[in-house]
Amino acid sequence: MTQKFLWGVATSSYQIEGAVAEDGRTPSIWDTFCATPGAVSGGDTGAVACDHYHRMPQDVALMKELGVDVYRFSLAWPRVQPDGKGAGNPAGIAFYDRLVDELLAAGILPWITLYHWDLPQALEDAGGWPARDTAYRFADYAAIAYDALGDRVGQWTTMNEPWCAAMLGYVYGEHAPGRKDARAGMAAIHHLLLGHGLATKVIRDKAGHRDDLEVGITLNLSHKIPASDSPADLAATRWDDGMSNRLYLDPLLRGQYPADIAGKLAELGCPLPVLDGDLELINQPVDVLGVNYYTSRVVRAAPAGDNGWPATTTVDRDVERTAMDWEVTPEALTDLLLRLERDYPGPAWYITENGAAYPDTADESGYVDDTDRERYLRTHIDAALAARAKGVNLQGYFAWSLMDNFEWAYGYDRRFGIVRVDYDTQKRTPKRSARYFAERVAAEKGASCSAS
Ligand code: GBH
Repeated sequence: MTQKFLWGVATSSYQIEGAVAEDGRTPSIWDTFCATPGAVSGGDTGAVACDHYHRMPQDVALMKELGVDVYRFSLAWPRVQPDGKGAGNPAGIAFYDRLVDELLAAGILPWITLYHWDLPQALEDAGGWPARDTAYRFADYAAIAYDALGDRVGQWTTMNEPWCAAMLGYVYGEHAPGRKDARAGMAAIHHLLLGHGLATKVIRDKAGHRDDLEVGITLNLSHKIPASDSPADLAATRWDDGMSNRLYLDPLLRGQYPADIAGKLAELGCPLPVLDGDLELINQPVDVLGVNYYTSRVVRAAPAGDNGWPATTTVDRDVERTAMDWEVTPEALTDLLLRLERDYPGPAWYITENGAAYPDTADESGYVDDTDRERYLRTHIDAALAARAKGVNLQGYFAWSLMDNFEWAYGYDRRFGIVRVDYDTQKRTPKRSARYFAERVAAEKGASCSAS
């Protein structure tokens, strides 16, 4: 029997939509952060972005041309439920209604992510993710979203990359809301996971017994490789893997935080604020565990900093790097997936993001001959399918991203799209990598049909 495998493209609301003050949308933490001098490269903002809010039908038509099965996008919480509390906003929800209908009419499955980092500013003002109440607010928002779209949408992801939301947003201050407070950051991790559990329960309760329901979460996971087998490097790698991967995977899939990491965080004065019953909620069964994969890391021990936190350094490898300066390491994706299936068997795994920024140059027509991105996609798809051939229950792959978009703290300086966006004219032009992806998807689908 050939198992189902879905091919898709992914985006997120703040990165593409624009229209930040239309139809009742209120500011998110990213609108505020972008207005902070020095926070985002070039002073860029998501105010217009790809103007997807006004160009959605054309963007769905583009996806149809690519021949993808599924489109992963996120809802802007401040559009659906302005201020993060109270009733849903019909005018904002209407946009996603139209999007879902447009996708279904094009034969493309809608895959919704509820939270891809655009928290309503009003909720940040009330404490943000470090405040426990935000997890309950998130569950209410999930209920509104499911009530509005659940009749047509069966694929629901609660959170995108809680590591980024908590660490980049509250510990390092590189993303919205730009706070630098480790204690707040550790609380944010727990409350993001709690929000996932509460929302999952809400969605399952509302869905009843529908057999097309797939609920899950997406994590950014990175394969960690020790620089040597010295005890110090092994311990440093274990810490890095613990803070990046196990701190999320263990509570979600095993119902407990990793003891080494939770113990150390408590010792550092930054405990995970766990109350009775929280881990049962976080450990709701998940159908899908989404993996966003970009790179891997060789880890070496470093002397602990003044604050007592374990420290590590990266050993550079002699490999190609993307425009983000991330090392290109497709083989580590195979290793990561094999490790996930071995250590955390159960969920269907999906690559919910994979892709690369390169210094694209467009010709006069807007076409980009991105052989580098084509190679990145080819080698990573090969690596993912290699893991699948070795028994990993991998059920899909999404390219990041459908089109160039607002790359967070890098603004429009970094391009991840397989479709070029000219930000002066908003013209979309498929790059060489988009043609490659479309051909690969068609070929893989043809192969699996004839085999079944
Ligand atoms: C994703 O996050 C986001 O979901 C998406 O919105 C975004 O546009 C996309 O990636 C591209 O950035 O220091 O060399 O080890 C990705 C998050 C990727 C976080 C890689 C940390 C480590 C790089 N991350 N990363 S390295």
